[in-house]
Amino acid sequence: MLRLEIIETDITRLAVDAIVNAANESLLGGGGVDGAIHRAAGPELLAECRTLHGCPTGQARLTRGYKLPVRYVIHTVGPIWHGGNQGEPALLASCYRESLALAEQHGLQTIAFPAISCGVYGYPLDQAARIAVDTVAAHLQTSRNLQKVYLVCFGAATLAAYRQALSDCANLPPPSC
Ligand code: AR6
Repeated sequence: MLRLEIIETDITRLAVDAIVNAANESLLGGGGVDGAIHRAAGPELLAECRTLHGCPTGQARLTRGYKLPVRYVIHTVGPIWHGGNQGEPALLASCYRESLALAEQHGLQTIAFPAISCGVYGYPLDQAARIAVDTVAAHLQTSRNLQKVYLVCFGAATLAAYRQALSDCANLPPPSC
């Protein structure tokens, strides 16, 4: 079974154990997927986020899902792209790893990620897609709980970048991806 799946959809419609939010360090909402998640979850999500007092770039925090069809939202803060020499790749990989670690701690079986940092934060799509696919695939090699990790694309360009990254990654030995 392919435990890593690339799909094109609105992440707020997915009924999984947790969706990941591409947030900012305040955790108090914003545009893009962050705005969509807060709109769909309702004001209780913002109220819980206020109790967290922010989150540094590269880390992740967990809240309940409220009106979303998920148990949890995992909020992570991707790096802003400054050209690639300011630790962006390590920080982006850390977002995926920290989110997956929270999922494991809570015994989750299904999780969906948006393309963290690929919107307002300006991370080049092909490089971000490779980091997303490689980091998730590496995690799945040792994970026993997680049955499915969705990498959610919003638009044709993102989908193409992820498909390319997955086909490159398919060279790794199973069951990595
Ligand atoms: N479902 C799935 N993916 C989506 C959705 C959706 N409903 N909406 C947008 N995307 P962005 P970032 C995609 O800008 O670059 C916010 O203001 C989008 O097409 O949401 O990490 C935060 O508060 C893109 O591929 O996040 C931060 O301030 C991807 O999600 C800042 O933006 C990420 O785009 C974070 O910027």
